[in-house]
Amino acid sequence: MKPSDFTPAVKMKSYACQRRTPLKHHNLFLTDALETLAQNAEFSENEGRSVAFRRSASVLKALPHVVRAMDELKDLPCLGEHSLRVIKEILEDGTSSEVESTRQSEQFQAMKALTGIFGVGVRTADRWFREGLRSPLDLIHTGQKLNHAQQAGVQYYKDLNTPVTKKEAVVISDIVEKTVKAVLPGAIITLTGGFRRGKEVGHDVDFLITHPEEGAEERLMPKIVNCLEDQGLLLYQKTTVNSYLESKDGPARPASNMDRFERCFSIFKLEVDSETHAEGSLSNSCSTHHSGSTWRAVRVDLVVSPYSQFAFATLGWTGSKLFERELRRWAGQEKAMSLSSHALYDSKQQRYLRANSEEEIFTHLGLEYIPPSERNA
Ligand code: TTP
Ligand code: MN
Ligand code: MN
Ligand code: MN
Repeated sequence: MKPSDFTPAVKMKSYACQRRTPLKHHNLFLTDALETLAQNAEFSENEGRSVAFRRSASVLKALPHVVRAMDELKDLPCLGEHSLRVIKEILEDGTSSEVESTRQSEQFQAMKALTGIFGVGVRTADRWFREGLRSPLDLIHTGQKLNHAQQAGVQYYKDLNTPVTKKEAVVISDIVEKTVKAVLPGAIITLTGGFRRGKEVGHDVDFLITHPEEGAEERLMPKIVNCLEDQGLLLYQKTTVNSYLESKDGPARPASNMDRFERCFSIFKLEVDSETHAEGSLSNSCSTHHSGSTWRAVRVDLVVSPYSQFAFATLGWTGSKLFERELRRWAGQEKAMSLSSHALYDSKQQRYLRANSEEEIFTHLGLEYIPPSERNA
């Protein structure tokens, strides 16, 4: 008997927000391949193609078993012709020629290296690639004009491409918690992003900050940033004010998926235990101080939300990115609602739906509640 004969048919829902997607799944050999093609599509700014590959990969992440044969896929949603062709090749030959040649290509490798610099997006990386640049070092050698974010990105390149561990996230959580509470007693600090979904490593650490007294959180970020700077904890920061407060136009739908909270994209200077830190580290940012203590650069995102929007902000900042995208698509296409990190608008009732918890938002959307650890779509 084929392995598939033992596998009960899985009735897979078509939106990722209708499914449970654990962090650890059974089909990494397939999802890695599909996500390589998704990333390559992003590099050529082909969003439709990229999302199609990400949706395919996400369906395989939600399967409770290893895929061994094509017939196991016949009732699954979202698997397009191109994805199926790639999967078939991997099941038959062990690898996909398209995926392998993508990974080998000079353009893909250069785009990965260049977009891996903090502050560098696909447009900039692509322009540099066409000018013959391939790596952060090429930028330095050719004396490229860089903005402040990119300068920090190049300066701390190695540290920022070293995954942040859960342990480091906990240390940073303590620092952020103490600092924010010193600035605004009673503030609530939530770890969001990948670490809230149970990831053991991340590319940054994300925090959402609020206060039960509506309005107490206004203009909070500059005070937090000053306090962090006074402690010598920031290597870089860029604070963006709340554009809602500025525009006074209420919780309307944001023009893009970017929310409009007061936020700070920062780079922390994190003290590293010198005993657990490899001696003679090659890290370009690591320096030895007086007492032999060392540090490393870590990306930290801080977001401040009014209490009334906190449930939406929490849901919006927990991710994964595909899960968020699918929630919004579900809201719009299936419920005639508009979901953002600020609010949920019901077009039929022509009113905003309030929520004090993520659970209530899922209920408004007619979705079964999915806990953060199962949002790894
Ligand atoms: P990220 O920190 O980019 O991703 P992540 O935490 O899931 O994974 P990683 O380990 O690589 O850091 O984003 C976290 C969430 O924040 C994600 O769901 C999208 C959301 N987000 C916004 O809502 N608005 C924004 O402007 C950005 C940058 C992110
Ligand atoms: Mn993150
Ligand atoms: Mn982030
Ligand atoms: Mn180091």
